[in-house]
Amino acid sequence: MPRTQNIDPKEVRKPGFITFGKIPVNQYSKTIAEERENYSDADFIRIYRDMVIIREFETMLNSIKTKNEYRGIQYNHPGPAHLSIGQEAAAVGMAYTLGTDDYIFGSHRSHGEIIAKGLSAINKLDEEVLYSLMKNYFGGNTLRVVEKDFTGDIKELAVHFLLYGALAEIFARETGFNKGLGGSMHAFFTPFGIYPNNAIVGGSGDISVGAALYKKINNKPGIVVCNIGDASMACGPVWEGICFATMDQYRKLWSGEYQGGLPLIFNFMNNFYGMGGQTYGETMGFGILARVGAGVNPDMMHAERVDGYNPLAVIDAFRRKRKILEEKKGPVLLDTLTYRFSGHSPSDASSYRTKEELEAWMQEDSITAYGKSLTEAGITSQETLDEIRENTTELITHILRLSVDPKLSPHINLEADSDAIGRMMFSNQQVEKFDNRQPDTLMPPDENPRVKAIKAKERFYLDKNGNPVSKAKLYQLRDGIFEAIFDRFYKDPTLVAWGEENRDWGGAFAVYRGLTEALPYHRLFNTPIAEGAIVGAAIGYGMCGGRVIAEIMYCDFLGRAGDEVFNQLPKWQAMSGNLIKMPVVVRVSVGSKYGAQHSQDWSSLVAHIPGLKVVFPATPYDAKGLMNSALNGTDPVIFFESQRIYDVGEMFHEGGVPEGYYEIPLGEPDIKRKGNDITILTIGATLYTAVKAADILKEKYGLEAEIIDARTLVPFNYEPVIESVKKTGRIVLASDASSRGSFLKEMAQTITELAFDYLDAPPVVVGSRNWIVPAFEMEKYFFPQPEWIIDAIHCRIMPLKNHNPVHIITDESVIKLNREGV
Ligand SMILES: Cc1ncc(C[n+]2csc(CCOP(=O)(O)OP(=O)(O)O)c2C)c(N)n1
Ligand SMILES: [Mg+2]
Repeated sequence: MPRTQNIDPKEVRKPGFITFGKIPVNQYSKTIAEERENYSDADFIRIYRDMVIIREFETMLNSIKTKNEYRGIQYNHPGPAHLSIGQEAAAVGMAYTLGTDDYIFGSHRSHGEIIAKGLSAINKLDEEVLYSLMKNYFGGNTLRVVEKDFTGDIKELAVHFLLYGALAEIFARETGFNKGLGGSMHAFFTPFGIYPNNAIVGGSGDISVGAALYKKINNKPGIVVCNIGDASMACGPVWEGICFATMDQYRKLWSGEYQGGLPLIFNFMNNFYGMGGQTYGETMGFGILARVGAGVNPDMMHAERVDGYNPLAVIDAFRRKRKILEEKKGPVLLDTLTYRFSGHSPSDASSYRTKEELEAWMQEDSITAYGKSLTEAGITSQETLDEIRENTTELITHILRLSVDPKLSPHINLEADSDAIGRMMFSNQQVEKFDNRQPDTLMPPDENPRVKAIKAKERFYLDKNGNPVSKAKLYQLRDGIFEAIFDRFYKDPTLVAWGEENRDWGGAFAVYRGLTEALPYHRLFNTPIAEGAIVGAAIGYGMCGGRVIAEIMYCDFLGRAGDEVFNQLPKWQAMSGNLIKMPVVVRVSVGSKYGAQHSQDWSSLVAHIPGLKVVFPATPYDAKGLMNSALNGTDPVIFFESQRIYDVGEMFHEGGVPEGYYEIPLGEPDIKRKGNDITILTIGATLYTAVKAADILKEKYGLEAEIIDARTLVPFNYEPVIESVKKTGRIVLASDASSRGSFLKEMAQTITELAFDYLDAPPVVVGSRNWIVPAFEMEKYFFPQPEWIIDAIHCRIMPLKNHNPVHIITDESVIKLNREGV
């Protein structure tokens, strides 16, 4: 179904110029007197207090890190602490207007933002709500520590709760906000709208886009603020996130209430440095960071530089920018200038900047300057400000004392419960839908042209007479995946799918044909060529409470989403203390025919990463059942598909692929053919190679092979494999992944451990060569062939009578290839 936005050559070939508007730089100029209409005296003072709390919190940490001591309390904190001393005004200004429905994401240097956002939330929340929220968080484990012997009111208690939850988290205590599994660079607390902070520079750049999409697509209130550093502007996820967030389609193609820009502010906390590299004058070319907005879209992302040394200037900017987001004209880019007095980390000798520069910024210290402006305007007295500082110092001392006490604030006891973290890697829940509203669709399912076409297909590869069904009439593997996804779109209103060429084109390899007709833009859309953001945005969408399918067109492109797949998707469930769920399915199509950069099977790389479930079906029945399970779960699933078998019919499941809903649990291998003489365990499309090998074994050598299809790599139940090996005493493992370091090797090793006494010979792995994948014409020399399996059995397990192996495997050949690294 083509779009109707024709690209008219007459129009686009016209000569002209692009003109850029003005980007405001530090335009805020109001006096305190002028601002009095916007703030009560108490508000003005609270801003001061919030900055002071951040300053003292960070100063305490600096002291702990550099001297192992703060006000008589000794403590050694071996972990990180990237402090934001000097940046307080930017953090408090950013958070001041935000409510708990507004989400912030941050960076490695986000203690200040967490505290500012938390204090802002505490100020706004009703006492009862506040109390119940604290009480219900991890069964009150955090609250209990601060509540003991506490005599103040609920809001004061909440301040203790916030500072303690953050500090205990920084010190990796179980009573911290994320059970100590997040730590300094990742601590967060979603009930206050504080979403993950990210130790990977720029990591929040695309995740926050997904959060904004979640709000937009599911009509949730609030905006999203992505707080990242100036140096992160160079990071792929940030640029990809910006492109993803500014697509024209939100305004031009999405319709009704869904039309319009994303409720998102990219707020660059611009302290002019990476670690030591200066983004102004050295490592970047933008000069003034806000300039970048000019090139992104005609709105220039409403970019602006704001003086983050003045909290009121930042608040003013956030008020104005919020209106832009409410008018659906987002996203916005803010260049919030600030400066850190502290080093990049406390061990930093500041060798990269002059003393004069540091002193000049300290001279203009935002807390001192703001305090002075308040006293000069007669809003408060110096005594009051001094009292705030003194009280804060006492408060931070108290919180530190609680946080370092091993009895009150223990680490997770891994001695008593060695699997405690393991249990938090996955959420393992079954959730049919994440919302009860009616899913937005464009037609009843039965009227869908693809559904109708599938109805006419044969769901088994042989017809009633036992003859093979023609390709045109055959229910294919791609139909199995489609049916599961289509069904879930009509069940779960939060489900969205995105990727390159997902709409109109029909998705990679026609899996999504028929979905464009069924779904509005906001549920199925094309993305920029930005694999990082395709996965990153899915992570943000998932962690906010929606279900999402992201598509990676070729497995080889996974590298472009490396950080998202390796560092983000698998880790946030555990790093949240298992509060966050991650119902994200990443479909990855493994190629063939297109050579070295389009044909590699990287399932082993993914299976190596703790925190991902990894599936690789090889039959239509399994594809549908496994996709149904993946889409009913709450964990991230990397769903591999092979382009070589998208059009196979169901050959194994008697009766063919059921029309109705059924699930195949993730982790259960399936015996595809029974046999007593040798076991062949396969992953993915190699199942069909194994079938051919098994036929040869039977015909030529009278051996009955038992073929087991792994179906899932992680989790994996070894029991059926061990049962088979007990019977056969021999096993070959085969897949299309290059053999060195492959998941087959992992399986072979585990099988050796579990079935050593039953094996006649060590398990043998038949993977692809450790080469680049060559052109189609040479693929048979790269991917495992049936004869390779026969040769491997002959050479390494049991000599086959009269067999002349082509691929002779000997100890010497194994050593030689490894020595050569191929
Ligand atoms: C992907 C990645 N590369 C490098 C680092 C090491 N590193 C940590 S912070 C930092 C500088 C970040 O600068 P900026 O984004 O401006 O944030 P700031 O530290 O100034 O707050 C670097 C290079 C990292 N954590 N992640
Ligand atoms: Mg910086």
